[in-house]
Amino acid sequence: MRDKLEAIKAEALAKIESAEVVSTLNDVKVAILGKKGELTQVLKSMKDVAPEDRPKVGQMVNEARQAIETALDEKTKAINRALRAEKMKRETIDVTLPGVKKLTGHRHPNQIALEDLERVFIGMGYEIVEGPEVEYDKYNFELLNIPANHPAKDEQDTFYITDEILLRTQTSSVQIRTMLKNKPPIAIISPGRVYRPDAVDGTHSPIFHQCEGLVIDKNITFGDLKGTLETFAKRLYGDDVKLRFRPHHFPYTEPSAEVDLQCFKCGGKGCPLCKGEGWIEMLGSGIVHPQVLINCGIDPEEYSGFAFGIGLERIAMMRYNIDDMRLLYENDQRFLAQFR
Ligand code: 2NL
Repeated sequence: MRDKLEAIKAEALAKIESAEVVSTLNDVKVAILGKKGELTQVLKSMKDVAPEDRPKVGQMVNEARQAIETALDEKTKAINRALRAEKMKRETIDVTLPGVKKLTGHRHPNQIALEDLERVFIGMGYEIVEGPEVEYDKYNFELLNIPANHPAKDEQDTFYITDEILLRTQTSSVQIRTMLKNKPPIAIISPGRVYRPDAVDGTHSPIFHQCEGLVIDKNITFGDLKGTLETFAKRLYGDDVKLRFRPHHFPYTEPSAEVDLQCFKCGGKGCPLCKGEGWIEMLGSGIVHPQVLINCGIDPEEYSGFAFGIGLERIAMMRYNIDDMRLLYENDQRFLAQFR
């Protein structure tokens, strides 16, 4: 009996000693100490032991049990300790290493120009209205007093999807949609992407961005147009700016004017920025043609209005002294990161 107990104990201790994972220890525990375990079997066979030997054998069983339980306990702790140590080692953070710098995004120069402009006009009570880039010929040309075969259509004769549907050449179509839908008074600006059949060069792109403005109310005059554009220019470029209104022609305004900004770099003397002119072209504008009002169901005897159109790229290029429009579209971080 003694030999058997010693053998069970020795085998158990050896298994415990060589165990590498906790589950092995559990297996040993079940195999030795469990309900059907080897040691439990020995206890069950006590009835075959002579009564006078029973206390002695009982003591030996208890000692073996104790030794095995202690060994199990210690090995379990040792394995867990090792696991923990390994985990700590794996998760060590070297706080002396330099951090990974996260780049935050920023606005594109066009977007900065647009938001500056929107802020000024929102301040004057205008609403911002957007519309589709794929537009009906009717809204882009016809109702704007640009009939088929009109020479003004040539420079904008554009990307047609069908005979009646095209990529808009100006955001005037948004103003037309607004006049058809709403009654005056109207005071809106409509920013957005527009398309023209221009070849790419330093100052042209077939896709660019525009912001048009439209005011319709009773007794609107050219004086309102001048005052509004002057206020706008002063808010953007400071109180010292000077504007020049040059007669022009657009089919949708009468009279029409192109508006120049006195060169803020040379103060009008002439320099490379203004190409020696002293003035920089900023936008086109005019009093809305009565026919356009009629086309949109507005009585020109009762109402009048002004409109203007600004190229956003031009504003951004002026503001940041950018000499090539293509830089705005190439998404080169070395260029764009200068405007953060
Ligand atoms: C330019 C010229 C302009 C307008 C746009 C407009 C809109 C309606 C009626 C009358 Cl619904 N006019 N828009 C007027 C004058 C000029 O843009 O050079 N844009 C870059």
